[in-house]
Amino acid sequence: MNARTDVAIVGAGPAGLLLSHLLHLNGVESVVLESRSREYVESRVRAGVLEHPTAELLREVGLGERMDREGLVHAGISLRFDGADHRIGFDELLGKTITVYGQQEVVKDLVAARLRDGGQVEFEVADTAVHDIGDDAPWVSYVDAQGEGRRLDCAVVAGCDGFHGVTRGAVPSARLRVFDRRYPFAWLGILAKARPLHEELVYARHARGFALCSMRSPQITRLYLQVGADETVEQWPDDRVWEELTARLAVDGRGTVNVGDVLDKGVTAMRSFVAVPLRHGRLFLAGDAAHIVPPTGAKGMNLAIADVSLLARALTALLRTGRADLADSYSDTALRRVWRAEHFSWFMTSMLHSTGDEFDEQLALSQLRYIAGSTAAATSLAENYVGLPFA
Ligand code: FAS
Ligand code: PHB
Repeated sequence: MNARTDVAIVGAGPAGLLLSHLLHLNGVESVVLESRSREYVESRVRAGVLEHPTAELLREVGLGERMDREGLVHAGISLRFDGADHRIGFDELLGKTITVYGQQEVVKDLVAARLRDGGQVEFEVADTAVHDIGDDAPWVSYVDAQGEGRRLDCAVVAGCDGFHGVTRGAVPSARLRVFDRRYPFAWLGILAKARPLHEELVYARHARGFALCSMRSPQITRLYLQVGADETVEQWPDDRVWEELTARLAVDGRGTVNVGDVLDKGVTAMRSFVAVPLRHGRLFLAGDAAHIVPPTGAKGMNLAIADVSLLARALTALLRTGRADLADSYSDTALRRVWRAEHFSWFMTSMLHSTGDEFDEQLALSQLRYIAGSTAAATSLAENYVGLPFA
C-alpha cells in the first residue's frame, strides 16, 4: 500500500517526535516510523537533564506543562574531589537553571501531543529503508505492525533513528566523513528507589573512578559509575554497585549514598562520534543518527532537540515557501553547536574519569582546582552545561 506525506521521519525518539510536533505547528505534515513499541520508547531510561534553552523551547511549543509540574529545577551542580564539594552556581554566575526531567517523560509528552493532534506515529515497523534521497522524490519502504509491506512517498526524509539506525547508512560512505573517538571506560547506570544524596547533581572524581549522583524525583535517584569498557551488568550485582558508589561518593570518609531497590540497571558505552555533513540530497540527519557524545556533559538529548529545532525551521521554509537557504545551511549551522557540545562532553569526561595515567590525573585535578577557584573558569563550565542559546 502507498501513502504520501511531506516529511517521512524515521525514529520516534526525542528528535523524531519533536521534529514531527514542530512541523505540525508550522502546518507541515509528517509520518513518524518507529521500530519499537510505544511502551518501549516511553519506558527507556536514558538522559535526565534538560538544558535551559531546551526547557524554554518545550514551554514555547506547548510541551512544558507536566515538565514544569513534575520536573526539578536546579540552580547548580557540585564537583566532588579532594574530599570536598565545589558548587557551580548557575544562578549566581548566569541567572539560569537546568531542569531534571527524564528523557522518557519528554518522550511520553511528545507521543501524547502527536496523538492528540492527529499525528501519524507508526510503532513496531520493520525493514525500514530509504530510497532515492538524491532526487526530489524520495521514499521510504517498511513493513507495518500488521506485517504489510508499505511505501511512503515524501518530499524529505528526516533520519532521527539514533546511532544504530539505518538512515545514516543510506548515504554512500564516500560522501560521509566520520569522526570517532572511543573511551577506555563505560558507565554503569542504576535507577533506584532511594533519596538522592544531594538536592543537586554531584559529579565525583575519585581515585577508584568517576561517579555521578543524579535523580528523577526526591524519592528516585539515578546513579552512574565508571566501569571498564568491556564490563557487563552481570559483573555488577547490586551490593557491589552500592559498595563502589559509597566509596567513590564519600566525603571526608563519610558514606553519603542512600541505598534502595534497584529499578533499572545498564551499561552505556562512552563514545564521541560525528558524521558530516548532516544533509544528503533530500535526507537530513538529526540527533544520535548524526552524532553521539559521552553523557558526562548531559548533552545527548539536548543536542538532538537543538538539531530538530533548526531543521523544523529549514524544512518549513523549504516546503511551505520554496526557500532553500536554511535547508542548504542546516548542516553547517547545526554542526557548530554539535562540535561545541562534543568538545564540552570530551572536556567533562577527561576531567572526571580516571585512566590510570598519572600525568592525566594531575592535569585533571589541576583543571578541577582551577574551576573551583576561578569565577571565569566556573562561568565557562556553567554556560556550556546550562546550554548555549540556540542558533
Ligand atoms: P534515539 O536513539 O533516542 O531515538 C531513535 C529512535 O529510532 C529509537 O526509538 C529507535 O527505536 C528508532 N529506530 C532505530 N532504528 C530504526 C529503524 N530502522 N526504523 C525505525 N525506527 C528505528 N544522553 C544524556 O544526555 N544523558 C544520559 O545519561 C544519556 N544516557 C544514555 C544511555 C543510553 C543507553 C543511550 C543509548 C543513550 C544515552 N544518552 C544520554 C543519549 C540519548 O539520550 C540520546 O542523545 C537521545 O536519545 C538522542 O535522541 P534521538 O536522536 O531521538 O535518538
Ligand atoms: C541523568 O540524570 O541521567 C544524567 C545527568 C547528568 C549527566 C548524565 C546523566 O551528565
